[in-house]
Amino acid sequence: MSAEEAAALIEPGSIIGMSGFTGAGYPKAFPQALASRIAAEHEAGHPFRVSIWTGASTAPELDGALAKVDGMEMRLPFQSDPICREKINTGKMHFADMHLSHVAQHAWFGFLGHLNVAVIEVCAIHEDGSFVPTMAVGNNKTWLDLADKVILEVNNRLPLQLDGMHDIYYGTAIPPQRVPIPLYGPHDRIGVPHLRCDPSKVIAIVETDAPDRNTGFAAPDENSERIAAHIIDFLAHEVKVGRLPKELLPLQSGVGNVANAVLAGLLKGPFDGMTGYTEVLQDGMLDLVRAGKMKSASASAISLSSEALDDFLGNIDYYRERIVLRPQEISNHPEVVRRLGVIGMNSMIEADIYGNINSTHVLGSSMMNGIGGSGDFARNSYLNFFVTPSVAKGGKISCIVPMCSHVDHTEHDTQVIVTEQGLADLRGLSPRQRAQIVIDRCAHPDYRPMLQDYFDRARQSGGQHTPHILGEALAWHDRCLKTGTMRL
Ligand code: 0RQ
Repeated sequence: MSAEEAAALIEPGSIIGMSGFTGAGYPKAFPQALASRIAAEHEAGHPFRVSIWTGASTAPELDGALAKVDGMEMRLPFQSDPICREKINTGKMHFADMHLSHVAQHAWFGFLGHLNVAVIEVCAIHEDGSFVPTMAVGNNKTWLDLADKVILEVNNRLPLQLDGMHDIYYGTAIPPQRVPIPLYGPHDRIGVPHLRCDPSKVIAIVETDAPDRNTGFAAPDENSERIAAHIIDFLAHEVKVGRLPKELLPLQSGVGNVANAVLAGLLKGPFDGMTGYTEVLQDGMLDLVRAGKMKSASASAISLSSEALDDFLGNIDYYRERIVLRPQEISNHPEVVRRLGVIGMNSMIEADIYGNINSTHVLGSSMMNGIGGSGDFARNSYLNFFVTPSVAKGGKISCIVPMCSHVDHTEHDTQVIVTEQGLADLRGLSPRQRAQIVIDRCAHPDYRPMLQDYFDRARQSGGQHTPHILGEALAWHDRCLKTGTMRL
């Protein structure tokens, strides 16, 4: 049926689980049709909102369209859409920011409410009723299992050779029935290639041939290249002292330009035979796979620029042998991440001198995108890096602060902080030792004396395990709100 006919089947107040992870594999026609219907209902004076659960971020056709018409009551677990962000930060919709590995299990536990409808993009429907997923697996398996009704959006743009790239593990259970996840190597296949659901639940099948978001990447700037160089030197050092094997351990890389620059650096770096165990595979990791530097990569989604997508589709048989796409509860599973000894690399908004990390909030209160998978990897990785340029907004904001205005990852999880200024290895250090090395190595020279002054004065009074001057600890953020800069 048409997307409009499918949208007409949705009741106000529904909870809808949609496919989609980091701009890949989201339904395109249905959410826009639903947004039009909601706009028309609002016009007629009828209240109409739905709650939307996904894998991670989607695109303007889903988050943007539904946010624009004030159609979302609750959104979870991650978004990166400017309109959606604006609605969240002006209090017009709710957003539950969740660890990506938690989402499926919390839905199964019944913690999130009852899922009414699943809307899932698929590449093909087999005669036996199973589906070939598209560029992302995300929480699709869980939505298909839990929802009362299912709408499938078949995307005819994608080649059928995607069939065989996915590994859908149906062995998860809820406590006390849980058993270990039998995944021992990053490229292991432990499930089946297809999704399935009870056919009697399917209420609509919609067709589209629209592309994924396919956001491009900026060529790495100087800061990103410096951050990448610090990380690569450090990894080489860890290999030299015997703490990492020469092919490293499976790499996880967050989203964005800095993450992409680190992977671009690895392309020229000394490591061969690498593997990836990440949540989203972007251009930089595809380059490593193409060049043969990375022998396999596991992810929950493939999110590429248009140029990289052309390469991927043109050489899909090569990539299908080397790339496996999994549900996000497996790509981000704490048990698996810890067993494999993943090296996690994620960007942040700010770090404080003691190593607490804010990945999500600008000046304490405004949501950027969400925690995503950064916590799944930070807590459980063998080694983790948090990276950021030392300043934001043309130097008006220091990304190294006395105290984070919001904490996503605590000092207990953080191992290595990297800015273009340098790298602070915090492993095994006390808070006071950490503070000095973060100030010396990571802070921008314009802010380094201010941080040193704060730390020195904090060491004059009060508790000396994690010295703070409480009345001043957030003064930098407060000043920025009032004057537009953290500078004095
Ligand atoms: O805003 O473009 O308006 O100037 O934040 O910053 O430097 O372009 O970096 O695109 O890599 O994003 C943490 C947001 C970094 C992202 C974050 C402003 C800055 C700019 C973006 P403008 P950059 P990136 C994998 C793992 C959490 C989730 C995660 C993120 C904008 O990486 O969402 O790790 N991470 N997931 O100006 C005020 C500061 C700021 C600041 C930067 N201190 N104060 N604004 N900005 N620092 C993915 C998934 O889980 C799916």
